[in-house]
Amino acid sequence: MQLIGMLDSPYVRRVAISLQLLELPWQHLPLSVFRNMPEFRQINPVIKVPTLVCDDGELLMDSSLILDYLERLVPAERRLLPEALPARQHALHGVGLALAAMEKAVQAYYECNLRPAEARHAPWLERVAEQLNGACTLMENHLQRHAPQVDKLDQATLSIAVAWRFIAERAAEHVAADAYPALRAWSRQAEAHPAFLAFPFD
Ligand SMILES: N[C@@H](CCC(=O)N[C@@H](CS)C(=O)NCC(=O)O)C(=O)O
Repeated sequence: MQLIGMLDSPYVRRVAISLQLLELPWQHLPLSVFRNMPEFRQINPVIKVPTLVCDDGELLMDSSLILDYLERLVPAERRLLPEALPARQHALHGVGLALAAMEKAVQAYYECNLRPAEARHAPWLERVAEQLNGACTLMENHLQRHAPQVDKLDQATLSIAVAWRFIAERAAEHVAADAYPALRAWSRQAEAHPAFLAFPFD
């Protein structure tokens, strides 16, 4: 299996860290969807990351679909999403918040860095920033309710940590960092985990 994409994408990073925790054999091909478009196009004309090239050559896209597939390759006790309710419901809640935070942070970053200044639409950016802070508030509440443990990472807690790191690196100006002490503390702990250290934000 080959995971394509750079670790500055929170979606790629959540898959890379998950692959490591699931202890699956895989290779990383860190192509950029912007700088390496010609090579990327040859592999996947959709030019989206993460892209997973399965062992039979089939392409999978979308981090959650990729993770759904990967979880089926390992025994139940090694999976990162709990099977039983209500733990699965709580984990899906956390994953959904992390994905929303990633999406809004990526949109804010693209708006401010890809779009020419004269074409930026301030009301759109304000809306995205409000949504981003909404997701951060709910992630903060989630961490306070379900105290995460770094030696028991699951898909929710790892994705929340990956989302916060991306926000801190790429969208910090859109969030009130002081408002999210649990997120900052959890990020510090998670980033010290060997799987996070092996696939650092790049
Ligand atoms: N829902 C997707 C989002 C993936 C996504 O937005 N990837 C971005 C990079 S962070 C991308 O491929 N951007 C290039 C583009 O959309 O043109 C997932 O979970 O994988």
